[in-house]
Amino acid sequence: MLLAIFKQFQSKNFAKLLVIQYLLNVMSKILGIIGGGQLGMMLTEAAQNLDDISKIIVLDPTENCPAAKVGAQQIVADFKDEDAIKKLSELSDIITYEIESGNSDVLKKLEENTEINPSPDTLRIIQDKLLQKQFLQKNGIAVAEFEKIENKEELNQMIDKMGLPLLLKTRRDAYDGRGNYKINSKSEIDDALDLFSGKTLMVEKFVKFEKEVSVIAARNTKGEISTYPVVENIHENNILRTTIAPGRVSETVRKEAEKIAEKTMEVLHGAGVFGIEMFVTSDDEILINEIAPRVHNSGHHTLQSCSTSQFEQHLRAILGMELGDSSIKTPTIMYNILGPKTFQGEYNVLFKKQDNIHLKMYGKLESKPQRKIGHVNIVDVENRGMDELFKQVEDLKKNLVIEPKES
Ligand code: AIR
Repeated sequence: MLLAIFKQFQSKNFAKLLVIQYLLNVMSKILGIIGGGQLGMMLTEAAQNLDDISKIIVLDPTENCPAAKVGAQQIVADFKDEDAIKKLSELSDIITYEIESGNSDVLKKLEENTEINPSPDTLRIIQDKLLQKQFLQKNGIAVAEFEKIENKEELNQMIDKMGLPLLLKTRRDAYDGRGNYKINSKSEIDDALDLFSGKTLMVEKFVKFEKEVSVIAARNTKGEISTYPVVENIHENNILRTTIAPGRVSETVRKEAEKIAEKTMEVLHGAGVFGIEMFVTSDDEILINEIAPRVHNSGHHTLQSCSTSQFEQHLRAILGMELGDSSIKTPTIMYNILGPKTFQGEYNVLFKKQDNIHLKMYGKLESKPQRKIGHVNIVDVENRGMDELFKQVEDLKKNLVIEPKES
């Protein structure tokens, strides 16, 4: 008798569990991501921890890309491949991106049937640096002086007008320093134009900044905005190397940078996480350098320093969930691991483990000179102060070695 009651109880609970499981599956969404590099990989990992997402599919040209290695399904194709983007939209309930080179015209057409965040209109503005700067200027947000250029003559005129050094930039498809040329003298003009031949271009006045900072900001589909505290960035050869979180800036600069980020989010209307890079000049003037419509390298510290990482925050934002706590709980320095200049190919990582140092490798098969292949977050768990963290960065510079794999 007891056994019969127990069995009935068990089967009822089992049925309930099945119903709950079914409802969760029906309600949870398939997430499509354009790009499956390191940012897509960390988005995938965050998505795997959210009940609202049942599956992740990435579109990336590199077979077995970092996101696929951690469990995302992959469509192997170029970011701009129209058929592949269509296929991704048919398979997904919601689409986002982790690289801004996607085809915003194709995405615009697909928007009717598939939710896309940030919206293709926002992507179209941001992915073209000229449109981005014009948009910011129109909305009263300070940027460095800039101008569109189409030929050598116009470049010469701009050098006369804005002076040297002058930055020549490709308007599209530039990241990790790949689309910038600092022209120091008129003798470099031909080399600079040759390097970017066939690309649409603009110039920007070189800003003599004191510091480079950034704010990672999120806006959810309901329009709620949340910003992470401003961080300080150190670049080497145009590539981000170190992020100090929180940034060592005055209270005035901190407030102003966060205010500019919020204003930018209000005018942009996009849903998702955005990386807003800024310059701080010697008289504390703040200018936006660049906006990324995606999770950003200078937000990797949030994986350890905050209770909500930028990756989870992005998903919360595009799914219309309440945004998570973005305060920094533990000061952290993020240090990027770049492929050494001395070789290209498969590699080993030599690294001495320490409790407060979190190593994140991206699973990229090949190291290439200056390619981002991983990062470390050095976390101030014992409250010993930034100077101690910097000492650990210096140790890492000597002791973390990327060496060619013996074949
Ligand atoms: N990325 C996107 N925009 C800027 C950066 N750094 C990330 C994305 C993309 C990856 O870099 O995650 O997929 C591409 O890295 P790589 O080394 O293959 O060029």
